[in-house]
Amino acid sequence: MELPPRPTLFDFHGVAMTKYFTDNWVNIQSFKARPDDIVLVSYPKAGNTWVSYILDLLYFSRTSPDRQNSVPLHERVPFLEISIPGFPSGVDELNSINSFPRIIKTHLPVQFLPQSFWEQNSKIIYVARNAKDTVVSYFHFDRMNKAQPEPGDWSSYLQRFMEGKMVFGSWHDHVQGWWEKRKSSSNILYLLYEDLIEDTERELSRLCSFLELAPSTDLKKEVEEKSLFSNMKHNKMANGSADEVLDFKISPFMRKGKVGDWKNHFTVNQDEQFNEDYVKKMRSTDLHFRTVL
Ligand code: PPS
Repeated sequence: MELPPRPTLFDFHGVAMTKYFTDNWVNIQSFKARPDDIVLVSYPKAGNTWVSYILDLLYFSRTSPDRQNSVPLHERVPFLEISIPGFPSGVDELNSINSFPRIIKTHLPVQFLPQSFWEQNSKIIYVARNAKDTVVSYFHFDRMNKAQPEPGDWSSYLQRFMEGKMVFGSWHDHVQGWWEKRKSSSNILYLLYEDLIEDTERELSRLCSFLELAPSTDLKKEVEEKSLFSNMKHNKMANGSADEVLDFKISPFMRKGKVGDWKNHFTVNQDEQFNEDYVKKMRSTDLHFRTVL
């Protein structure tokens, strides 16, 4: 299908966005949550797909094994705010789901989450990833995703990231906004990509205990095995290859899956500037990230 030219960024209530995430705003904001919904939130490129696959396996690999081989992950875990002409909107996809729980992907900053999720006290999982690996991953994603603004060259992209001029706004605001919210909401689990890489089994246990799930040892092993980067990368139902807006000739969606790839992109100068800016923007938080393991 022919896609229109790439969208441009604009300021949307103080957050940089594109029309593909704001055109359906009224329906997004009035979205009706169901009590058993699970909301999986992240700034782009933090590991949302990884955790969504883990959740889908935990909930459905025993009850609906066929779904793993026949339905692409982005249809099993719809993206709440997406609305691209010619494709079903995330809201419509979610409203047509009859199985439960619904696992809902979103990149919304905390102030934009539809009210109904708070009223229903839905379980919310937030995944965060260190800023340097996030911006590198985002750069390559924007190169290959025809529904994202033109990324330009790496150094201007990095500059825009520091200024918060990315789709879904400032990384610094996003991770801190949800971190602060978590302090007053027991229904938010805050996961770090680096922790997941370091010890997937440990983080899986945290996830299960938060969701009040007690998977068998076999299921836990299966989830860990299937959700390994090397296995997901070759799984057509989970590696993004079924998504028509992604151009795999430019870059794979499952690209490196590592902590520290930023070192292959940042110059010494860029790193110094980035660190200086980072300290200012993260001065007042007790949220800390690891950029190497
Ligand atoms: S998106 O498009 O915003 O939803 O992207 P998201 O899924 O949040 O993040 C994509 C990055 O996560 C990596 N990834 C993984 N890393 C380790 N293990 C597994 N199983 C895994 N699955 C996805 C993916 O490769 C992207 O990171 P980069 O650094 O680009 O490789």
